[in-house]
Amino acid sequence: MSKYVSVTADPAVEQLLEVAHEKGIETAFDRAEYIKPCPIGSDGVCCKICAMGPCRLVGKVKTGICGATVDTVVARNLGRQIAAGAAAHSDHGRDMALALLAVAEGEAPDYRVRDIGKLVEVATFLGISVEGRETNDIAKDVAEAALAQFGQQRGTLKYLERAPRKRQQIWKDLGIAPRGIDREVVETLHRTHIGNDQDAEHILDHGLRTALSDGWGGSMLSTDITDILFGTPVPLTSEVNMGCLEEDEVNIIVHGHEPLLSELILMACQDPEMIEYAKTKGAKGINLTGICCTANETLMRQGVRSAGNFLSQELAIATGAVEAMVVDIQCIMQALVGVAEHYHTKLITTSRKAKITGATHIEFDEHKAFEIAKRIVKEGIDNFPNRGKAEKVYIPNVSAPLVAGFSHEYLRYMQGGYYRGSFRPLNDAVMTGRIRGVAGVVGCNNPRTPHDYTHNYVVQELIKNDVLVVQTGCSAISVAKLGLLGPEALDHAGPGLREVCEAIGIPPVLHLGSCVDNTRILTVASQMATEGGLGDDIGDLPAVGLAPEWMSEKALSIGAYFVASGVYVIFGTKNPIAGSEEVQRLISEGWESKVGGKLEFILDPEEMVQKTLEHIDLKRAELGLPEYDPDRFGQSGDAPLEAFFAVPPEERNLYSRKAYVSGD
Ligand code: MSK
Repeated sequence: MSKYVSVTADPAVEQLLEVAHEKGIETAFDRAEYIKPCPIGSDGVCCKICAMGPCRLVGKVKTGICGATVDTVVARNLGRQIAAGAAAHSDHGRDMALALLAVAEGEAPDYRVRDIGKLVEVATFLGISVEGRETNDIAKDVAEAALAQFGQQRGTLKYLERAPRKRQQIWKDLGIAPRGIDREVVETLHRTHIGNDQDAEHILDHGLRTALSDGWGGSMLSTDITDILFGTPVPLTSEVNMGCLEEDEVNIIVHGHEPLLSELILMACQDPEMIEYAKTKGAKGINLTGICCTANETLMRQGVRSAGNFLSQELAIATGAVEAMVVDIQCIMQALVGVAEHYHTKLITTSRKAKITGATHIEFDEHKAFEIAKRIVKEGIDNFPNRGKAEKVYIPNVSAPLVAGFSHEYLRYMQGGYYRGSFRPLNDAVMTGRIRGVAGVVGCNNPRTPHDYTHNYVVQELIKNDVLVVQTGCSAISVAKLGLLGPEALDHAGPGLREVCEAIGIPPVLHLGSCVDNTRILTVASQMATEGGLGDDIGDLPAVGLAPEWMSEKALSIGAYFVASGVYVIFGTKNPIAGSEEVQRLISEGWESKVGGKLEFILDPEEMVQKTLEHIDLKRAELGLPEYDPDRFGQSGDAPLEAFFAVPPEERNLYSRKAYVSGD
């Protein structure tokens, strides 16, 4: 057995780690072995916000030089991490809004509004008139209204109105309704500067406000605008893992988060002229795949195949089959430069915000996007003849089919069609106990925990226990590799969940998109809460959020905005606030008493699942729903046809088919 089986659940990554090892190439897996985490920073008790320190608050040292306590230092560090995550997501959203503005003003001729329906819906929500107006005029107003949310100084963010009324009132009463996106991030940085906010609870409450400005602000508008520009996702099939790389084609991988360039790179890869050019270089064609959330963006809308998730990035280059890895923003390892040096692969940075020393920089500009995309693709094609000259090509024959593209709009549609779309069937299924509850499983990989294991374990256990799972980010790619993002996953689902999924026609694990698309989960939760029967707030739902293998500051912002929205959130891997029992209490019991949601760091996967199920059952009991009984439902698909036809035709539908058998 390979020695790498203990560090990854992904057989392709396992094989490529062997390849890398043979060539003496170091990866994040190796570095995680010999770089031991600093125990002081790890617990959040290192303060380095001024030049008197850094102060390490360990042992007998109970305060920093300025007198800052452990609780203050730990809370300040967490607050800053949340702010950094919120800034990253929201700045991505800002770029989407700027791109929409450029399109509307005719300055980005290679783009157009692809989803006019969504544009009209968003414009109407923002109070922008649409009657008799040109598409681009509406788009201009939408872009400007979105951009205004960033710099708004007073009032509250418009997108908060998408939350249930009760939730909005909680935010208002607590004074944590964000005023403007940038304002809350800046205020966190100000509050956590030396000698300012030194009350852990006060700092953490502003952390919630800052996170809300991301979830119900920058990220939410980013998802909206991306849908407007590139289309609202609908289910489609695709494939995931290293087997998506092609032996005889030019392989280009897009990696990062923004879809602006990658959508155009896809167009360039499909351009007959470029394909012909690739053939002149000896390739049969051009194969575009993705990594991380740029992959998720292009997968969700265009079905572009995904080569892997966060910890796959270095190993994709180790196949020796990648002509160009094109990166934009976020989650891009600097180590890619070093790995690429062993191969012919060109690492191409494209964002004006993200250069990497040693990489080729071809700056993206939406005003001449297609021209730049073609230039980048040409770089890849020109590099094809260099493949295999110095290195052996090894593409693991590992891939899995998947279904992606579940937007909240489509989930509504599939539960009633165009005119009667709703969340009624889903709510009813939860109320009867066919579906025990809902879990959002999201987030990154982290080499401090075996790659993909916890994602896969948690998701399998939850669906086995009749919990419907919604996913985003690298977590979705992880379970896709295992084959759980498709109908085959029904074989692993509990009987009640299976029954509902078969009736509606969905898999038990739904891929909702990239990191910023966690806001789709907020929207689904909001619509379930307002549909009726499951309380009247997100906090009432039998639902839990999990980030089993998180690593990025963005994950902390996501976790905090789900908590502020009333959700119990569980993070795995490591506890960055372990140094303060008081901060741990404040973000669990403390936040729960204020906003109904709480954040806990639970490192044991079994305990994660157990706590999730306990919480779901607790919420069911609070709602007065029947106790979950795994044996109550479950002869899905095999209900006697006589029983089915004994029911008047107008009352027959697949959803209620089981009822004819069980007598419910
Ligand atoms: S890419 S933030 S490693 S999910 Fe969105 Fe994956 Fe986490 Fe990056």
